[in-house]
Amino acid sequence: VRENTATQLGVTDDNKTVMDESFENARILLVEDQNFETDKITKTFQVDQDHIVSVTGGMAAIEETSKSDFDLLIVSLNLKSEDGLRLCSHLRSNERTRAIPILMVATDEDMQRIAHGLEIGAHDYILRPIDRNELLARARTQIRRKRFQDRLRANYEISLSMALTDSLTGLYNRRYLEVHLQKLLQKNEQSKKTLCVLMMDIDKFKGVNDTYGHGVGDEVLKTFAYRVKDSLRSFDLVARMGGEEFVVILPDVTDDMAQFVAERLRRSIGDKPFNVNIPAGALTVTTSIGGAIIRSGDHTVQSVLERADKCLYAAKNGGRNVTIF
Ligand code: GH3
Ligand code: MG
Ligand code: MG
Ligand code: MG
Repeated sequence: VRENTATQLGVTDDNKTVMDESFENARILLVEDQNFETDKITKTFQVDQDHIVSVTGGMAAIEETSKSDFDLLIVSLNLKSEDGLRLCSHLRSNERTRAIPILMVATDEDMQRIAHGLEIGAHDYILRPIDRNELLARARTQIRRKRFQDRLRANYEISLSMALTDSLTGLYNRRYLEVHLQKLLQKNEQSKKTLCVLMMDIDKFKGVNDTYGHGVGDEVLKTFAYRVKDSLRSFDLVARMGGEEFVVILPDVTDDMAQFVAERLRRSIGDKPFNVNIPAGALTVTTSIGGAIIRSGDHTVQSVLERADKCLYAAKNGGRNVTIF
């Protein structure tokens, strides 16, 4: 493995003029076992100050891609010890490298293999003897496309998380919970598994806001969310439905387990004071919990939430800080 942080040495002015931020400082992996080609290709990318890692075989290439992220893979189809095409195919099917563009390097006798490479998802090719300007142009096109795709994906992930989560607590919001619950209920119709829905509401929360202010109320909500999440299994789900009301879904539980978890949740809130920014330093908060056990059958999201809500109402009437199923 050779590493080269390209410098501006040996750069032609022609190349400088077409520099563009969108493909500057790319990370490129080169798989080539002919030294003079490796040198030529590496020098070509010095103009963009790209970081080139070069390896001579497939195993090393796969190892490099598992260690760090690349913007472009340049793969020779004329490796002596192995088939570059098979490497391309592997890079296409591997989750980590699937989205990275591949630029094949080949000779004009490889046209059939090039066609096959394009078919399995390589993006472009360049023929030997390599023309530096052509190499740069083809590489930049792919790097620019990859960067654009990365930006789209990042934006998509941000808007997705904004649409589905609550910004104060970081928990899922009502919208997400309803969709998720709908899916679980559909699955539940066929299976014999039991599902539990808990509705939690902080007791006398208005009093916290009225006494200490909205900021302290927000601190309580955050700690509450943290404690609930912390007492659940990784596949349980908790969402903030709005205000100081939360819903927990426990998939695949027995009645006993559901009651046990609900009680554990209730105690995780009430048993230990919340550290908040008030003169006393801490504050005792309690929660009431209503639970519904859902056996297989025909249920709607609304009917299930209503059942849990009725039990929550009973818990409030029963003096609060209790769990009722
Ligand atoms: P109960 O025991 O019957 O549930 O009484 P409660 O005071 O908790 O219930 P109520 O529904 O009367 O009050 C809920 C309060 O929650 C009112 C509202 O100001 C407060 N609240 C809702 N959302 C937020 C929030 O995002 N931040 C803060 N600080 N308070 C909130
Ligand atoms: Mg209320
Ligand atoms: Mg309340
Ligand atoms: Mg409420």
